[in-house]
Amino acid sequence: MGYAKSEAAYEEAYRYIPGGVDSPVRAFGAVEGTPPFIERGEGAYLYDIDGNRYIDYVQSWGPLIFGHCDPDIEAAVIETAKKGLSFGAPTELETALAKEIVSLFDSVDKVRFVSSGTEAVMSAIRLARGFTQRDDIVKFEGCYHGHSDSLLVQAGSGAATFGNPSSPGVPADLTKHTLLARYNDIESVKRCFDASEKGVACVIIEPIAGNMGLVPAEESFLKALRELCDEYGTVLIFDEVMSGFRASLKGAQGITSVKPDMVTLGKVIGAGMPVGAFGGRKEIMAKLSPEGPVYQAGTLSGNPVAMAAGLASLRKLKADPSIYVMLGEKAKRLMEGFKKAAEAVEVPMVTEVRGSMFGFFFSDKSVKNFDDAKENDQALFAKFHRGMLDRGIYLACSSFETGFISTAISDEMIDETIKAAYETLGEIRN
Ligand code: HOZ
Repeated sequence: MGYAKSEAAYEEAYRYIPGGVDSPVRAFGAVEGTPPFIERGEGAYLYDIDGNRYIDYVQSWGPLIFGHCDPDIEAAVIETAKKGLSFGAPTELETALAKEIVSLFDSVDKVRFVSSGTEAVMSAIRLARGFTQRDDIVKFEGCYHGHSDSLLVQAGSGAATFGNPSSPGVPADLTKHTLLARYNDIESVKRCFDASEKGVACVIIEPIAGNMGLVPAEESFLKALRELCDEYGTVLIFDEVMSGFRASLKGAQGITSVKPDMVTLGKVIGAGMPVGAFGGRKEIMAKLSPEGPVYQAGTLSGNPVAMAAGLASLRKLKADPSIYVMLGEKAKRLMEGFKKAAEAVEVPMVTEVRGSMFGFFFSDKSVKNFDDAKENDQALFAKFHRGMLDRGIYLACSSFETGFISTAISDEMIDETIKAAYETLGEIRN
């Protein structure tokens, strides 16, 4: 496969955009080569400007459950866009999507829309702090909740990929209120609670972590977290920006029995349009302006085109519950195939699947937290990624990310991907 046009486009972009990209992880910093520049998507496939075609397992980092250019979602977007792109005033579409979300999530009585997951989480944290009148928050090493100041501490995703999980530019005065715990380790959370002089406003967790690779929280751990938060009057926030509508129709909450007090959602509810949302129990949401004193706002929040895309996608998902079974089976088939391909060349690999999310580590021990995740063989991952790309398979460009299956991906495509994995690993080992 040739990449000459993409390489030139990257060079050109680099002159005008820091690192040539608008989000660091896209720069292929942790894998070999430079990123293909995308011309278009169609169904399961991405096409780059050199004319290469890839089976897409990134899905715009999650939102495209129905693949690229789904006709129903496309029609909803076009029809809505024809009436105007933005009003900065209420529309019925917002209420319609809010109703769907409230009906799906037991933990959500009311929800507010924003334009990104970062914004959703930043706003949820402010609300939890305003509700409890406490400043300290607890987050977990390796979880990524967007790039707002309080949360860019030992963060996963691109922050981990580029080796600076905590960022310059974030005042220490702010991060002193962010207490760090270890994923799947309740004793470490208790230590944070003990260390907090004035009490913990909220614990925020990805109940299925997707930003240190795919690392699910254990049920017993989530239960213990719930009990601890109840004991201390602390708000438990599930960040389901990645897992919402992906792990199941109800996200992680369709899998665990533990109910959070608040939930954050993101790109997946926009089906590819920029959306985020945060919701929760009514007494918490009642503190939000204009009902309450905690301020939060956004001109493009609840944008009609984004709402229409989200509604179209959600209605399709609700109409056919077998979608999740089918996506889950495909994800399992893919990961079993990868594992066998790794075994064939005696390379250790551990895999994980939650609904349509999948992850794999080149590692011989199971991964429970960020320290375990960091032990994966990243040099091997980098080679594997490039070999797969050269064979038309588009995987997330970091071992600290998660893969996604769309309904457009067929069993034949999965088998083609597994064949590419055998070839790539065989080539690397020779
Ligand atoms: N945070 C996204 C999911 N891990 C990655 C996409 C990005 O940072 O651009």
